[in-house]
Amino acid sequence: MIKALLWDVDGTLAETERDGHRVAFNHAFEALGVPWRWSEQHYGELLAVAGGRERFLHDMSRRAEAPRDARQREALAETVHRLKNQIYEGIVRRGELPLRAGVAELLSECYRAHLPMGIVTTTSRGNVEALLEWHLDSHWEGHFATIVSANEAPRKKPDPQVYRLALEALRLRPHEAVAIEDAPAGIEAARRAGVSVIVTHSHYFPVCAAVGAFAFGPSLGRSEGWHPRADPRATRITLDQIMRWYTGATKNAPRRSKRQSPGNRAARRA
Ligand code: XBP
Repeated sequence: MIKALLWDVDGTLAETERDGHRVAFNHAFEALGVPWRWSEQHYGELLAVAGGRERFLHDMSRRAEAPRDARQREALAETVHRLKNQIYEGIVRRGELPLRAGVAELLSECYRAHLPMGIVTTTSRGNVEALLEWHLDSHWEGHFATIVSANEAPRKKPDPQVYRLALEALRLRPHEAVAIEDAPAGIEAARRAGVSVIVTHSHYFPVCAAVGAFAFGPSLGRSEGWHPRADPRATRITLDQIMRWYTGATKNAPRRSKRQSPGNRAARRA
């Protein structure tokens, strides 16, 4: 029985990386006289590093023209990141980052069904606030039983901290929650916390290795292309479909002790 649905943000709720964070970083670079720009492809490579500030520090560590002094690099990363987040908020509030297909429908279906939902993200709290306030309303927090961002969980994905904090806040055991993720770091974070995962492929992770996921597919907004197969009569992935997948995965699993979740089993197998 699923008692909560935990949502990743970037790449899962919306395609925020390519059209949001990357674009905002480039504007911040320009405004601050930083001499480089991130292409779509280069940003995709940088996504191996979680956290915008950490990503920028990582990029600087490989550039000859970056400041040599570590403290100067830290200070520059701080300034760029702060401005990037302000610019990102502007992009969101201009309506340039739509929710991905099927997300709004599943959010309101869970809300109407009184299924607790959580936000589990490595992005800063302000970015989540901007995105969800724009797409839901000023009472967006009321849709979620817990919101855990980088502000509350500084150890970023693939560290499982963000998931552990969400489970703690919801007073749930790992096997009672299901996560929706798009990227390898997020999948790993959920699995390390023992939470089972559904994977929706995103722009930067179109064929993301969904090891341990009990379902994966292209979008919550369509029923084709999912593994296991989704009900072909449905036009999107519904809560009922998720429940059926989860029950199927639990039923087909080898016998296990009460404390182990499908997520734990998958992690052991991997
Ligand atoms: C995505 C991230 C974040 C964003 C940028 O997190 O790794 O770092 O790219 O946000 P998730 P910040 O997939 O868990 O939502 O600049 O605030 O770090």
